[in-house]
Amino acid sequence: MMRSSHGETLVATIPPTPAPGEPRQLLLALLARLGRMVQETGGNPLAAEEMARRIRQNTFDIVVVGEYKRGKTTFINALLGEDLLPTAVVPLTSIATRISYGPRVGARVRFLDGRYEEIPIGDLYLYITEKGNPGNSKAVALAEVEFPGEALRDGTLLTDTPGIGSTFEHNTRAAVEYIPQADAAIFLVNADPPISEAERDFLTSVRPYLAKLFFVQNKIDQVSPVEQEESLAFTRRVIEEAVGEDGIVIYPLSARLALEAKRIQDREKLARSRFEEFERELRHFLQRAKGRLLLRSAAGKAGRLLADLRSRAELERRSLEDGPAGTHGQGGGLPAAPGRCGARPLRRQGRPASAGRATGRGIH
Ligand SMILES: Nc1nc2c(ncn2[C@@H]2O[C@H](COP(=O)(O)OP(=O)(O)OP(=O)(O)O)[C@@H](O)[C@H]2O)c(=O)[nH]1
Ligand SMILES: [Mg+2]
Repeated sequence: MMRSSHGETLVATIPPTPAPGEPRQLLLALLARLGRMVQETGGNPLAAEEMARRIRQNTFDIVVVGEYKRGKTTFINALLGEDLLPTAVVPLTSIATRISYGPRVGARVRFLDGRYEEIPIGDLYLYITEKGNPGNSKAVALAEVEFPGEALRDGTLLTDTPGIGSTFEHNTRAAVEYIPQADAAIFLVNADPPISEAERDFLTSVRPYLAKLFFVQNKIDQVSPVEQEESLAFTRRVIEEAVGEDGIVIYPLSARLALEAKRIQDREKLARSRFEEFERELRHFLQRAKGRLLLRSAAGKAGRLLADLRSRAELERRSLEDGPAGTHGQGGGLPAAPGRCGARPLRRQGRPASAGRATGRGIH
């Protein structure tokens, strides 16, 4: 199938398809070959290698996204039950921060030039916040944190992202660039204000990249029950229209109350936060669908890598035909994510390949 969708010389180098087997093995074989092809054509094979590593280790990356100040970082801290990542009343998170299971708390920073540096967890804010690292002057690509939390023990990764739509344009870019790497997302809006036009547009643009989306209405402690219901109904209508699906589930909760409750082990407060309803559903989802969805998500990403290779072959063919003026690269959709096959003129053209398109339907 791969071979028939490509007529370019590049594709003529694809080795024969392996014998039918287990989907996991097939996907690993495909990723290995894609990595080699990307490398042979001058690209960076890191994205294919990273995907293969995640399939082998069975990790599942859930990214938390939303507009600035919606409470994304507080929400992650609440999931972990600890004030691990810095939060603030001003736009704060400026670098994607991925948290995985580890026997003890630790942190390291990956720079744009590929270097890694171990850092004390207390220094994290110097790298991942707008205040500590204004305009990403420290050239950080990603922060990686290890934490001995129950929620992460099964291989779940939680990634905090900068808020979209703040005055810091690079924050939006950093959040958007991370999304194609993730397997699922938790999209946070607030009870007040309810979902905005910018949030709706963002949702529409990232939807094709994610195999599963959870919707959370945060900060319910700031409104009355009647206002919260009104806001929820409005938000649901807007989201259903944006994603083209009926009957979506939105989890109303208060991340701040949940975090406070967990820290002082206050059962009554935790119940008021309504956080456990979401946690229960997330746990069930991961037990039910994680393995299946991971493969589907990786297949989608492999499809996009293939689309990138195809674009590159097409660009090269045109430039050979037309000379230097024949480069017709049209960046569209989301920018190329860090670590993707980043050969020079190659930005993805338009939407992701339909082969890689994950709609999230059917995963319940
Ligand atoms: N009342 C209330 N405040 C909350 C809740 N969750 C977060 N906050 C507050 O909202 C502010 C922003 O929280 P953050 O967690 O830093 O928000 P963020 O979305 O990560 O912000 P950026 O990183 O700047 O995009 C902080 O003052 C939090 O204490 C909540 O459930 N209720
Ligand atoms: Mg934040």
